[in-house]
Amino acid sequence: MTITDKYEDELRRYYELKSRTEKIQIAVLGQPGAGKSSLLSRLTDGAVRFAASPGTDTTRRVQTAAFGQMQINDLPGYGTEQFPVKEWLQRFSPEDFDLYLAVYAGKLTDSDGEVIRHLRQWKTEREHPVFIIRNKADTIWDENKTDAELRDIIFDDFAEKINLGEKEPLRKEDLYFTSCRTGDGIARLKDDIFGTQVGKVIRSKITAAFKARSEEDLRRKKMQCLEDVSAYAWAAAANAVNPVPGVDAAVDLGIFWKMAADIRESFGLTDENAVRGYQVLGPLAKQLSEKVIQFMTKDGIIIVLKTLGVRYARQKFTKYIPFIGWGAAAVTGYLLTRDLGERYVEDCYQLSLEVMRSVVKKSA
Ligand SMILES: Nc1nc2c(ncn2[C@@H]2O[C@H](COP(=O)(O)OP(=O)(O)OP(=O)(O)O)[C@@H](O)[C@H]2O)c(=O)[nH]1
Ligand SMILES: [Mg+2]
Repeated sequence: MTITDKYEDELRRYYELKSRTEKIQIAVLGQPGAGKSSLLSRLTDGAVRFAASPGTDTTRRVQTAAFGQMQINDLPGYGTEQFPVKEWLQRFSPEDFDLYLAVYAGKLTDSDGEVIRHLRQWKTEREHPVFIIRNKADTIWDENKTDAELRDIIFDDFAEKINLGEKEPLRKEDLYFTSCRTGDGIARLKDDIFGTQVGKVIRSKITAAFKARSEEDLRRKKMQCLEDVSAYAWAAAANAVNPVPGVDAAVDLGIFWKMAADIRESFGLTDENAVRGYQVLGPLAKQLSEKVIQFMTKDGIIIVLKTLGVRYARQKFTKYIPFIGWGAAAVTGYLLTRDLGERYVEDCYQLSLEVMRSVVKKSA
């Protein structure tokens, strides 16, 4: 089994576990009376019912309810005396949620603009869709204009206030017109939220968590390997002060050989063909894979040592003999082993990271 298979396998298991245990957090936000609670009831066919009332400020605390794989959070209105936008953003930290429904009715206020811009600008490496909903569409009326004309005017006003520049132009379909009274626009909103976005959010949330966890795993392996390298380096030093008869001192390449194999084993990089296969992942992976493979053969190790200026004195692989006194040879053996070992750990670590990331990217 190659590490690509291993990561894919693990990711799949992680998906299953997480999707069973972790709910998608949906936040509903807007100014008091915009119709947040009414909209939630509509979207869930009455399954989620939070108090709705004609008086403003009904919802002062986060109200929350489970809905299938989701947790729905009805947030208190912002832009009030109690919760000016700044305090509201701090207190209810919208960054904690996965998907947002921003609801407004009537004119888009400065407070709405501030919150919606905040959400659209807030970027992470995972998906967190923001749906912007102009509710109470049934009250849009003007005797001199058609419905379509009125919606265009509302969209233009919205686009002007939320405009984040060329990079993220707003399209007409980014503004959802709904009426909780007539049910108008509810079906499209429902489809877009539950039909497409929720699935995407679940996947991206899980892959991000998997990535963090796997990277942490790899870091732990790296730290363990570095400790092992240190032990090997001491062994190399001890070995050098116990010289072969007839020569001054030698650096034991057998030790280095074993150390490299151990490092590969820790990272699951034992199969040469598999390691070679990672070269297709990109130039960095190619470069790293070549380095990892180099220490799989004795000739490869000798080439590296030569570039370091270590003289190869005998035809026997295991002993490198720096022509210096044995005390110095012990230090040399230690430093050489440690230096090569640490570099090798780094190469194996970086290659594993590349492979893992490519699996995560592929499935995200
Ligand atoms: N005409 C019309 N009235 C609506 C619509 N949606 C909600 N309302 C009414 O608007 C009022 C406020 O609705 P809520 O759902 O309580 O609004 P909210 O945003 O939850 O309000 P707070 O919890 O106070 O922040 C209620 O009287 C609703 O019946 C709609 O689409 N059209
Ligand atoms: Mg409410």
